Amino acid sequence: MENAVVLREWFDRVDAAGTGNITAPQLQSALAVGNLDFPLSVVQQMIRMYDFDRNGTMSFEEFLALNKFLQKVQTVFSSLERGRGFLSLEDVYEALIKLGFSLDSPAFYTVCESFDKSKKGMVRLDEFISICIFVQSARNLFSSFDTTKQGKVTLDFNQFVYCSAEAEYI
Ligand SMILES: [Ca+2]
Repeated sequence: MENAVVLREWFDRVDAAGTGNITAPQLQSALAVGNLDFPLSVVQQMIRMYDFDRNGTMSFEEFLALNKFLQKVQTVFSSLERGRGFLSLEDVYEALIKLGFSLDSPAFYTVCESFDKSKKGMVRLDEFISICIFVQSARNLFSSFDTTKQGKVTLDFNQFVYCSAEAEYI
């Protein structure tokens, strides 16, 4: 999926009814055709990340933004998988740094545990994308509280409950 025409064709094929918007189940099946199997919750999160008009579905413009993010993630995956088709946990750590996420060990291993389905430390592309979607969403949520951009937030109990509920969707 390189140029705008190809992307438009792809979008219109998925949006078979021509509504101008793609729903989470439609996106899930379309990605599955490309051998990327995501739980519906992750696909919903992909849509939520770029749902600029907050209508719960994905317009073509929102899709372009998501596609840009996925391309970046895929490029980093390809640069580290060395023909094996998966990343080791060390690779994932390095990949996240390349994408601008530098996590400490407890945060990193907890995230990996949640998304490495086989629990063998072999992270496939769809699992890696899920990790990146999670970390990016967490960063967006964090940034919405870190208004002074100091890398630290103070939460009262209500805000903590709000964050936990948001993370639940991820
Ligand atoms: Ca939308």
